[in-house]
Amino acid sequence: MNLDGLRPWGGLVGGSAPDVVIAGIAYDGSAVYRKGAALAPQRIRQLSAAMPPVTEEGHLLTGLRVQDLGDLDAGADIEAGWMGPMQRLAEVPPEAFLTVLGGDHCTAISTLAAEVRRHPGLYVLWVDAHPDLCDFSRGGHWTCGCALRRALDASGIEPSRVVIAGGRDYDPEELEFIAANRMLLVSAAEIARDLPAAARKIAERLEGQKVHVSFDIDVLDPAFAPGTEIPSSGGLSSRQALELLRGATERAQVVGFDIVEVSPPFDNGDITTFAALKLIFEVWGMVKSARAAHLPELRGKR
Ligand SMILES: [Mn+2]
Repeated sequence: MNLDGLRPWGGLVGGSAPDVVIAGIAYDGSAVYRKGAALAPQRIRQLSAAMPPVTEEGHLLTGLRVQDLGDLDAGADIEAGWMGPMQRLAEVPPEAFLTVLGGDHCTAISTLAAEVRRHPGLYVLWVDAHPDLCDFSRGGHWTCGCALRRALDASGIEPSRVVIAGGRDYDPEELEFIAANRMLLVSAAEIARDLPAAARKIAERLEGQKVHVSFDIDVLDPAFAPGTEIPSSGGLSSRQALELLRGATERAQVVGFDIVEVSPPFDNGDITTFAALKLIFEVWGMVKSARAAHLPELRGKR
């Protein structure tokens, strides 16, 4: 791909007091099916140069000050290494919108533990084909099927503050945990049957809250995102994912976004990486327009 003359992140990098802070966690040691997500931050950054600084509905992202911290080191084993990236991410000023590039989904252990330090009382929207709520899976407590379970332990976030969207592959243990902790699970089937109603249901749960969105690319159908650790059929189209995110967060304040499980070695013509980039740029657009809408309110408070 010829990217000559193009700058990363749609040319938005620069300026002090960033509106958006990006970091990668190039770790896939918890992937038990297929490794490769450790290569995602580098590929996403590289191809970010091809993205225009404009949303799909024609809103300019120019003026958004983006800072890229580069990759943070989680070591060879997330159980021993999650604190390092967590501490660096927790230093990001709460005013900045955090964007983290995984890595497998266990990188969200660092991300969510940092996010709740930046934003006490945080809610989480976990968009994923799998709840990742096993206590033990595939021979370990720190494998990708345990990502959310360990993230809850590490962050101290109450399970009831987590909404899972796009689910379709479950272990019985996960469904028991969801029911026992009164978590909201909105399945991929429910989203496909009536997307606006599904989005509304999530929006009601998240209303007025600060929310971090953890987006596992495997929530998309493998037709839209083949480059991932474990493909799961019956998933969302990239179109549905964008509409769902917009509707589900419209009454909340989104404070961060991580995108995980993009696996460049299993991708096809970079379509998975570009799906990730489209999601990142559209989420930035949602954040920018939400901030613009609240400006008069903020000014009024002075
Ligand atoms: Mn996951």
